[in-house]
Amino acid sequence: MTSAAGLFGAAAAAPLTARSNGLRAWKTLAEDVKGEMAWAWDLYRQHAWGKDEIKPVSATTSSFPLKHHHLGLTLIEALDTLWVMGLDSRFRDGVDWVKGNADFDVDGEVSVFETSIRLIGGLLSAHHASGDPVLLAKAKDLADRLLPAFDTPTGFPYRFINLKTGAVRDPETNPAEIGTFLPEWGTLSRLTGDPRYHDVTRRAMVTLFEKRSKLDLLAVKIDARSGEWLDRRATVGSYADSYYEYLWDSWQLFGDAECRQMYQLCTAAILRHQQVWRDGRLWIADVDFETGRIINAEQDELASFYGGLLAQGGAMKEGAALTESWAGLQDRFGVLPEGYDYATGKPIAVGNALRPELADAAFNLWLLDRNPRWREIARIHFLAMKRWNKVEYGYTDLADVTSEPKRQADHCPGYWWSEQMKYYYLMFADTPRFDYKRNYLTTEGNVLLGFRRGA
Ligand code: IFL
Repeated sequence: MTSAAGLFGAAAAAPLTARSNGLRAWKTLAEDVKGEMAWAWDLYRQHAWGKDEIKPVSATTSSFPLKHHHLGLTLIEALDTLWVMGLDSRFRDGVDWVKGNADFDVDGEVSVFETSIRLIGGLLSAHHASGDPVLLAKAKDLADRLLPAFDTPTGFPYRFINLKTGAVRDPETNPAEIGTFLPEWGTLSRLTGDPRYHDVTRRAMVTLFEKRSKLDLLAVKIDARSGEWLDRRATVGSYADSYYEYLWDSWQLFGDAECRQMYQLCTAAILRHQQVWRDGRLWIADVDFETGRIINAEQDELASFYGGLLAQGGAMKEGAALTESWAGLQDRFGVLPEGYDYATGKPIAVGNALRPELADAAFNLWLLDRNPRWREIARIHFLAMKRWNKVEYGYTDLADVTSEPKRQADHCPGYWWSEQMKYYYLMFADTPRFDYKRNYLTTEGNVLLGFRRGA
């Protein structure tokens, strides 16, 4: 394992705190982020235009969320990032592609959750940036195709649906895939005047909350037909993470006080039963949802977003401490491993899928208190990414963050275009296109509130 100084060299690792050139240095960094976005977009335009994802080592492509058909995922995920960076001709080019080519009438099966956070969210944020009604119509068309998935006895959606036929599959679901809809779908209801999108997604969220244990904890697997739990593990990592995020967000975006109460109850229980301090570091352990017994010391990289959420919900001390725990791992490994065990101090999954979560937490903390430390964590995240993930045709995920040099894979996920590039830019640029006081970003980094169109 290499230290941060070893990875970046003294110059790159030096904190950007000096007052004299501080402002200028952050602006320069913002220009660097914007330049990387434009560079990667132009390569995508040249080698993968209209495809879902570019494989940036081989300059080939992969499809997602459909197995054998492309919907333009990267393009849709990138749009509002291009706009907020002022890459206007590229934004228009992308919007033109969507208007002329995006067609969701495909006989194939998609994940309801992934399609919603990435495609519906991407179309809505591009609509927020431009006001173009066609983008809203496309988002609505897609939501109408996903809507039948919610037709279950519990109101929890099936995990998969065929976009053309409406055939559903897999009722064995989880909190994230039940409750990560309301901000996008409530926005859709507000914009279209049709309450169904808001109502079905809110119902699923509330019904899941009602299934909590006596300790106010939720487990990670549940049957959408019977409403029976299929697992006992409570976690804030994958398959649960964004459920808690969207309880808070629904309060933030819509002023939904019941969602805030549900968030507060869940969070109090998580902090009471899952909070573990080890060697001065805070971690959130997986526990049995009925007894509170700690199950293991395994930490999922996806849970590194959670410090930002804790802080947003008022637990600033814990949010900052948790983010520092993950930042400590970033210093140690350069790029976070997908899994880490705080008991052994070893990674349990050595890849990194070009993840945005630590930058996400830093961004949310920085919006709250403007502490330069959070910008610094994001800067280190960005510089490490430039150093380790940049390849000939864009940015790739990593197969092994512990090898020297880090072993690269060959895949740029759609969220890279929507998440970390936007978080870095917003933190470093201080752009007039974004309202830093009143804004809302979804779990996928899509901006549904806070763009200033006139700027
Ligand atoms: O799709 C992304 C989003 O942030 C999410 N979960 C995982 C992805 C990024 O790692 O909610």
